[in-house]
Formats: sequence, C-alpha cells, structure tokens
Amino acid sequence: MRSYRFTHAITRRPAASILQGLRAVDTGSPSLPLMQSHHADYISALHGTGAKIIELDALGAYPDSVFVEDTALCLPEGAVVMRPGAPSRLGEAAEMAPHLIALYDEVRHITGSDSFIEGGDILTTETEILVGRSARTNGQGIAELTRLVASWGHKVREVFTPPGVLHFKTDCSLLDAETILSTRRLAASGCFAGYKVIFTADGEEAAANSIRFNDLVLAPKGFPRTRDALDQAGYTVREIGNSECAKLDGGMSCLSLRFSPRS
Ligand code: CIR
Repeated sequence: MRSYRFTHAITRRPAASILQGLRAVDTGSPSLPLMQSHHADYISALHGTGAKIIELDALGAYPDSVFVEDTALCLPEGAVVMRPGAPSRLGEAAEMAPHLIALYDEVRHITGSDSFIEGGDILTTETEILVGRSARTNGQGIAELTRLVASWGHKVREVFTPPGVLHFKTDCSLLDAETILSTRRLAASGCFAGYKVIFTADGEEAAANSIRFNDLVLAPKGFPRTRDALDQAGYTVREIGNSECAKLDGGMSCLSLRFSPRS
C-alpha cells in the first residue's frame, strides 16, 4: 500500500506569474484568487487524511512552479530530483532539492545534459514504476532514472504517453494496488495489462488526472459520470475545483509530491 498511503506531501503556493504558465492551447487566463481557493481546498483534503503537508512559498520566477510533481520522484527509500524537459521549468527542480534533502537520507539527481524527465510522466504502482516517454521525458531520462532507482529495488517499465497528451499521468492515476483509472486512448496501448482498469467516461478524459491519497480519491470537479463510477467501485471521492489549473494543463497529481520517507 506504499503506492497510495502517504505520511507527507509537499505543495507550493501558486505565484502571480501563473498567468505566464505553459499551456498547449490558450483557453483564457487563469484567475489567481480562484486558483488559490482551489489550492486551499486541495491542501485541506490532503491534510484531512492525517498527512503532514509542507506548503512551500510561491516562486514568482517560475510560473509553473505550483505543479511541484514534475520536479521529483519520491520513493520510500529516497527521492530523485528530475530534469524537466520544459526549459522554463528546469530551475524548479533545483529549488525543490533542499526540501527533499531535509526529509530524506538519500536524494539522487538526474544529471545527464541530454536526459529529460518530469514527474508527471511517472506512475508508481505497488510493483513497478511506469514511465511514459513524452514531449517532456526522453529515453535518456528514463534510462538514468532506471539506474538510479535499481539499487533501491525498483523496476522501471517504459511506456508511451499518447500523442498530444502532456504527461503519462494526464491520462491515468493509481486507485489502489491493483486498479488504475485511465482514459481509453491510453489503456488501448496495452500498458495496463495485469491491472484492473476503470475507464473515464467518454468526454470526461480530464478526470483521469486524479490521485489516491490515503483513504481519499481527489478528483477534479465537473466529471460526474466518472465520479459516480468511482463511487460505485467503493472509493471515497473528494471533488476539487480545477478550472484554473486546467487552463495550464494541470490536474490533481501535478499539485503535490506525495511520499512516506523511511528515515
Ligand atoms: C506545464 O506545461 O508544464 C504546466 N503548465 C502543467 C504541468 C502539469 N503537471 C503535471 O501534469 N504533472
């Protein structure tokens, strides 16, 4: 259950510069006050499960820095600091490193100048780490991660992020040790063979970026058929407003690093 039971999470407050955040398609400027209100609901839901939430200050120099998930992979044995494939986000990883060093005995780094990898492309299950190659994550990044986590006993399996989809986890989330919530377009690649899959409802693909955090599934608000499917499957769903992060291609997973450090 280490893949969805956590003692800690790290979040970062959205900065006013979020208006300059990266987006695939411009669907309008995000409202900072509304994003702050959604962010507060998100933190309160995580906190309500009993976890310690470390809330970092906004980093105006990095418009996308609210999306902390992309800066690191946190495992029980240690953390790996990523090398984001978006040039404007590279510096965010170095900003996260000291916070991880304060919590973990071991923090390793992706260092290759040709290696790129973002946390949004990484899904950790009970038995393996799936990493989706994408526009942000390349083969060198995946190979380096594979080497870095091998001595901690973790196996990496390379998979693909569908074309036009930002990150692997834009389209899926772990619900429990055996079950994944996925869009049909992602699951069609066969990457979840051996897992139980609950599909997002047609037209509700954006609901796939949810998170299981202790007893809760945090899901973006506005996808009622997928929420009902999760309810019926026995999960306790907490809906969180995501309209503003969605304008920047962000969802539930991007907003936190979730972990239980062994030390
Ligand atoms: C970006 O394009 O990098 C941000 N606007 C969104 C990052 C979302 N992160 C995630 O899915 N893990």
